[in-house]
Amino acid sequence: MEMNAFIHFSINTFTGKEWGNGDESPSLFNPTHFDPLQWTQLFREVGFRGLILTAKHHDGFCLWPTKYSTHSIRHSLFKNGNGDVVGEVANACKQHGLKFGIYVSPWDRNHAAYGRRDYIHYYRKQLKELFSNYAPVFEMWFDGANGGTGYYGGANESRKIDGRTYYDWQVTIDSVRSWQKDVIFFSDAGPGVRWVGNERGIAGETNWNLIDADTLYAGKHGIEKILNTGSETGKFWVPAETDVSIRPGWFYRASEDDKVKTPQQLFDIYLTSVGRGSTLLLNIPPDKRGLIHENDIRSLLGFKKLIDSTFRRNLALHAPVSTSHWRNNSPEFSPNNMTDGNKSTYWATDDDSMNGSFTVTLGNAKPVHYIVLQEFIRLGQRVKSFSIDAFVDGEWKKIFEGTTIGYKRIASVSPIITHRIRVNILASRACPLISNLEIY
Ligand code: FUL
Repeated sequence: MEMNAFIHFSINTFTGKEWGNGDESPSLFNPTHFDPLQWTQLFREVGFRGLILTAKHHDGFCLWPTKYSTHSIRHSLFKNGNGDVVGEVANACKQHGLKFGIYVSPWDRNHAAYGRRDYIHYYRKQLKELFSNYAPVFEMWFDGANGGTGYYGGANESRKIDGRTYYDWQVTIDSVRSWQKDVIFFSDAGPGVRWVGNERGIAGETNWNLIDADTLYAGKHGIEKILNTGSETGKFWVPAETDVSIRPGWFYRASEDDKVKTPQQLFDIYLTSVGRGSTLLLNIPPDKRGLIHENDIRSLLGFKKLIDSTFRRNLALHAPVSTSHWRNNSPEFSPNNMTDGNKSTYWATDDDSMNGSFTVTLGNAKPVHYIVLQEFIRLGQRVKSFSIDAFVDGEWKKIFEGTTIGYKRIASVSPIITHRIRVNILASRACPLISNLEIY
């Protein structure tokens, strides 16, 4: 999906806090011009494929009229208590062809039973409600944060839980899967997608989709590093998702209106997330009106313009490719499959060749700035290291060195004028399969 939009919108939008305590009055939630179609139309235009909404953040306020709590939109002034933000956003997504996902915080600073067994039942009933009323849900976001203190039904105390055992995740995940079998679970530890280990928009330069469960649960120390890179020999397929906010905070705050990331900053994040084989989950928090703020719109449209102008003309499209290794010399595995504009065809070497290089010849010498490579990911992630050379002044000059490729790798090189580019696959876990090569 490459790019999804993240929406942090809740009671915090109206209090200016990042983490509500759980004792906020529901009456605070009252957007004056709530229009999720404004969001989804914009997201569609910018190129996002899905949207994930904070149906419930840590403060416990529910953006849908849940049967199981009074701490919800039903008790707000918004539409006299008859509103349903989750429902309206799910519909807006349908209307603009975006997939819809939900964030439902396990940590709940409002609920009296948080920390006890009863709360887990409450949490599961909420999930059932959400999955019954707003399906299909493509992704489910389990946030790992648990700061301890909270309102907790008036107790106002600190409650510690053991994150590994308290939530009894396997049971929850199994029931969610029984309602919707293809839902993707996000958490620090997967099992669907994993946290990338930072909130700055930077996936590892080495980024394996693979990881081991025991390294995922290794404990806090050092976990960010392994989440960031994955592991070459991991046994589970848990790709990294790169979540980052367009503003310093996750929730809207007028004081950050002048701190919205610029188009260039967003483009750099695109290169370090999508360009490193990860999915970008970009947070764009609606304001108190319930609209995406003008400054965010401007940045997003600028970002889209940068993507379009950078990747407008693929110099390698239909260009001939020669190679050192070609499986059976069969057209099915031809090097030209990499430049045919079709991601489902690919170049392959023989089973016992873990390396090989290929050279693309452009019509005439042109300035080259970006080289895009994609593995035929359905058959796994294979490439461990590669380099790129350009032919200049009668000789080959190395212009890039990289490790993993994965679903997509965008190599940004200092612009160079050349008519031939050579990619050397130096090491691979199995014979390399490359489905796409683009040059800009
Ligand atoms: C964190 C949360 O504590 C933040 O409030 C935010 O929701 C972010 C995406 O995840 O763990």
